[in-house]
Amino acid sequence: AAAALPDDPATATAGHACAFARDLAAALAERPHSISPKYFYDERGSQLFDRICELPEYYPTRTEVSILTAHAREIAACMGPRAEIVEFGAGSLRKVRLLLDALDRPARYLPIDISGEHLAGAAGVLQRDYPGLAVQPVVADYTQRLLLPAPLPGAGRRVGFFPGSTIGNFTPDEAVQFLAVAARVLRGGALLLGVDLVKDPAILHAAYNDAQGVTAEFNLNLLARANRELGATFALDQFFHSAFYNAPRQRIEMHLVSRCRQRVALGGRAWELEEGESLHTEYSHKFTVAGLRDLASRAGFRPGPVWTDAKRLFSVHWLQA
Ligand code: AVJ
Repeated sequence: AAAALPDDPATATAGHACAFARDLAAALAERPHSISPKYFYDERGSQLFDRICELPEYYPTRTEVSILTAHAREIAACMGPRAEIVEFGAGSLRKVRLLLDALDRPARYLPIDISGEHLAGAAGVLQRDYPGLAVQPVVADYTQRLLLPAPLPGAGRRVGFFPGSTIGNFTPDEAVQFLAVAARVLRGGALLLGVDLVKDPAILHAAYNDAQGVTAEFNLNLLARANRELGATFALDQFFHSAFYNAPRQRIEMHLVSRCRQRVALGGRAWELEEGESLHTEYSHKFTVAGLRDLASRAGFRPGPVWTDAKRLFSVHWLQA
């Protein structure tokens, strides 16, 4: 992999707005309509996601944190001394602290995120708390490219950290593709991967249809964001949040469904939506432990230890690159 410097945050953000305009127009031009969930995460979307993580129905975050807490020493032993952590999609940077606190003299931390502002703030706070650690945020879209700086002299293993089951956003093909690229840039090191497990659909349904409606607001924020940033004219009250478990495909699907036949203006064009027509916004795939290990093997990893909670809701995988 070639060396790369972090992108200029302002440029990256502006470039991202263009990509959003392009991808949303493309989504409205095709049927069924579908757009990447990465566009959920503007500042408002990141805040709403943080609230989702605190919801009583949304078990993944607290379960993963409990697994990382319970097995931090074992995980740290796998990582070894002077490890360098590369986090994909770094959000609030809370989970990595559980690793950093258990690690033997971690050398460097490279959080990669598309939201430059969010990342800079969170990285600053982390740097203050870990003065001996080199914190080097990378503003980039890790689904598009994975260029990492050269390892520091004297650094130990390079370990990717991809928590939260964000891997579930990819289609199975995309997941293998992403993992193959990750295996290449992490060669000689490993990937620590958080993966949500297949379970009773009632538990899954509740997690994506919370009583307070925060997930609905998170989903609808994609349209609100299009209105704010792109001057689109989505009538937010004319769409509803729909999330359901597709059992044969082992995934939650999220959609925004049009309540009526309506027109939306975007990018100098009018787009028609039929009553009941949907914009697909997210997949959240669920895995079996064996299924995930098989997927990782196909991408060039050697699956190692797996840690889960007592109810087997969630799993954390050590995958050798
Ligand atoms: C951050 C992608 C793992 O799929 O559970 C939460 C996002 N969507 N509620 C997930 C999400 C609706 C979350 N990931």
